[in-house]
Amino acid sequence: MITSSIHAKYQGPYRLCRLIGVPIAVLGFLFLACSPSTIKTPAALFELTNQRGETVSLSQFHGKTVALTFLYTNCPDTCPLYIGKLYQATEQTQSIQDKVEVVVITVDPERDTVETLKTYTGRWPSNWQYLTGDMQKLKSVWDRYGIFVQKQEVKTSSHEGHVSYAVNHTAKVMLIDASGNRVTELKGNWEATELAQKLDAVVAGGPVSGPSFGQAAISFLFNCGSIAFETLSQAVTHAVTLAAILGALAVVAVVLWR
Ligand SMILES: [Cu+2]
Repeated sequence: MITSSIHAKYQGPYRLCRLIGVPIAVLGFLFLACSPSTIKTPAALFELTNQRGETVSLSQFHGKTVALTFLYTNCPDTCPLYIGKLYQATEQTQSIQDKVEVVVITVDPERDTVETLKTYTGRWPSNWQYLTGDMQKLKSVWDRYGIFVQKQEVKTSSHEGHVSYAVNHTAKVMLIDASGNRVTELKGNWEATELAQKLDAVVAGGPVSGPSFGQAAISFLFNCGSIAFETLSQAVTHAVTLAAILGALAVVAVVLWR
């Protein structure tokens, strides 16, 4: 009797807490999972070859802030945009240019040879590096930086039957501080001013500001929106398939019944 009255007394508030608390916890989790991350882990070391045929290792930039990204010269869309914005960001930064190093690693070693990179980077600032190497070496670097790389065949209309390829790849810029730690990264569609601010913060050795609430909210909606859309469209596809199977079974049943 006493137990049930206590139970009844607390049931209302408990239910209310559950009603409000669970959705807040779920939203909080999604917000953390989908928002841009601010991280601090030792950056994986690598040794590759730059556009001048020189061996370049990450450790030689110790004492500098490195903006590291993974691109390829034949990319029709994201990579040229990234290079443009990297250029704008380094122009906008308040930091002394000597303290910042831009390092690009190819995701297409087959076509991005030293000669190709040399021509491609002809007008680049001298402290920018475009690195290549053999597939095995590069694969290990991609893996350690969480870069997804996948070749995709593309049929070109210019040469009949000629098959070329594009490379699907993760698009992000990682900032590595003077001590060789990965401190933050920008994924997808970031702004040059955002990168300039982060570069200044990392060069100054201060805390790197996380994304503003607006940026976090946009990123959250963008990332979770696409996940939700995929999940929803998958669910719809499954439902349609299931309905089709059930319909076919019903038709078979009706035919057999007769
Ligand atoms: Cu690209």
